[in-house]
Amino acid sequence: MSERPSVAIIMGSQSDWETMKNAADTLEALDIGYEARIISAHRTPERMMEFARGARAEGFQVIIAGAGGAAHLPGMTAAMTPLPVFGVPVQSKALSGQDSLLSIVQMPAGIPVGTLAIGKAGAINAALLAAAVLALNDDGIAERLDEWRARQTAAVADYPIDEAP
Ligand code: RP5
Repeated sequence: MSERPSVAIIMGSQSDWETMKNAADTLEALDIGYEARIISAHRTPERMMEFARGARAEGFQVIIAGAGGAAHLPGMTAAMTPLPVFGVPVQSKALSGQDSLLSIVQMPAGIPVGTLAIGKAGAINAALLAAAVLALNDDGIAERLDEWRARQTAAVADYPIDEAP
């Protein structure tokens, strides 16, 4: 995509990509430009600060941040940018993502992070929420989002069928 990507997808580790790829795939289905980067609040704090402080000037409009465990990335990023930040709790091995969820969702008043569900559903919904924000000022995205939702509705059968075991 030649246009400057409007969504940044950041994640704390390569191991988060399996989850965060669902956000990327959803943005691709909506023809929305994105850039995915590994940025760890713990292991690469300088990289996190540089990214968060410069994200708006880089041309990003929305940030999707995925992290697991003691998941500080979404909140720390939100503290250093005026852009909307959507946090995706990655499903951790030890606590199945409950640690990630609580770390991301319990922001003190003053610095918001829009927190999604744990795992794949959260990653997909973060992309759809980013699309909805961008659609406020982009009729093309608004149309593609409407079409995406209409296709989803049309794909739901009226009656259940027996599935192969
Ligand atoms: C977090 O620690 C990352 O977001 C990841 O979910 C978790 C585990 O990271 P790795 O040990 O797999 O690199 O910072």
